Amino acid sequence: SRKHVIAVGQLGPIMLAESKAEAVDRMIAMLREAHAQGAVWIVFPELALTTFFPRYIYETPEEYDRFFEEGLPSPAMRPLFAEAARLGVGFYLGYAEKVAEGGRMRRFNTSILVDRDGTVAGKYRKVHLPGTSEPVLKADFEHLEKRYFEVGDLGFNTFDTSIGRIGMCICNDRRWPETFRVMALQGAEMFMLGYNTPTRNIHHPEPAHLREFHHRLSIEAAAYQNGAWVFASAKCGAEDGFAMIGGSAIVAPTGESVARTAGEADEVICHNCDLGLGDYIRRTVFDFGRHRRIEHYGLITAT
Ligand code: ING
Repeated sequence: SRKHVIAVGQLGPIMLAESKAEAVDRMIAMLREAHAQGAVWIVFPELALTTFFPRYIYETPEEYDRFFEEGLPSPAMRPLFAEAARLGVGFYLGYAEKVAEGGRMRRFNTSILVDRDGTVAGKYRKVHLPGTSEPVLKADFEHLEKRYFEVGDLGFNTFDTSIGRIGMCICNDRRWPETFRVMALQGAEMFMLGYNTPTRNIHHPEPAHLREFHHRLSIEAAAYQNGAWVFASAKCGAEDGFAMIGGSAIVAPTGESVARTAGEADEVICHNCDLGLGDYIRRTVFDFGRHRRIEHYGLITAT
C-alpha cells in the first residue's frame, strides 16, 4: 500500500494589524511540528497570509492591494518555501494572487501545491466565489469576494506530485459536488482545500451550528462519493472579533473523518494515510466507467 503521513495546519485568527511575516512564521512552526511527526505534506488554509479581508469594504485597489501577493514565490512566501524544501515537506497554500495577464491586472483567490523539493506542482484559482460584489450592509461585516476576485480561469485540474495525484479547491467550492467529480474524473486520489467560514451568516438568520454541520457534510460526502482523501484546513477563531469556524479535518475515502482539530487556534493534525484505501470504492460502487450514465446528466452543464 502507498502510505504517507499527511498533515493539516490549521491557522487561528490573523488580525488586520498582523504582518504577513508573522503569519508565515506561524506556518513554519506548524510545518516543523508536522515534519517532526513524519509528515511529508501539510495543507494550510485559504488566504493564509492575511486576515479574511473580504469582510471589509474597500473602494480602490490602492486600499486592498496590500493583501495580495505578486510573483511565485512572492517575497512573503520565500521563507516558507525555503524551510519546506529544507525539510522535504510539500504543502498546499492559499493566498490572494495579483498578476498581470492579458494586458491587465488580474486578482484571484488562489491556491498552489509546492512539492517536497520546493517546485510549484500546480495552481488553482477559486471558481465558486460566494457573497456579493456590493455591500449588503445587513451586519457589521460583509462577504465581498466577488468584489475583490475574478472567477478562476484555470478550471478544476489534478496535479501529479511525489506523493500522488492531487486535486485542489478553495472554501465555497467544497459545497458544490461538481467540483470534486470533475477532478475525480481526472484521477484525483486526494483533494486539498483551505477555507475561511464566518460563523455568522449575513444573508439569512441561520443557526450557527449549521455552519459546522454543512462544512463537515460537504467534505465527508465529497470523499466518499469520489473515493478520495480530503484534507480541509481552516483559518478560524475571531479575527478582530469576527468569528470563523474551525473543524479542520482529514477525511478517508470511506467518508469518515479520521482526524479533526480540537480548537480554533494554530493546530497540526496528522494521519498516516493509505492512498490505496479509495481503490475499492472507485473499482466498485463508484466505478465511473461502468456505472455513470452521462446521457442523463446534460442539465448539469446547462444554464
Ligand atoms: N467562505 C464561506 C464558505 O463557503 C459561505 C462562505 C459560508 C457561503 C456558508 C455559504 C454558506 O465556507 C468562503 N470563503 O467561501
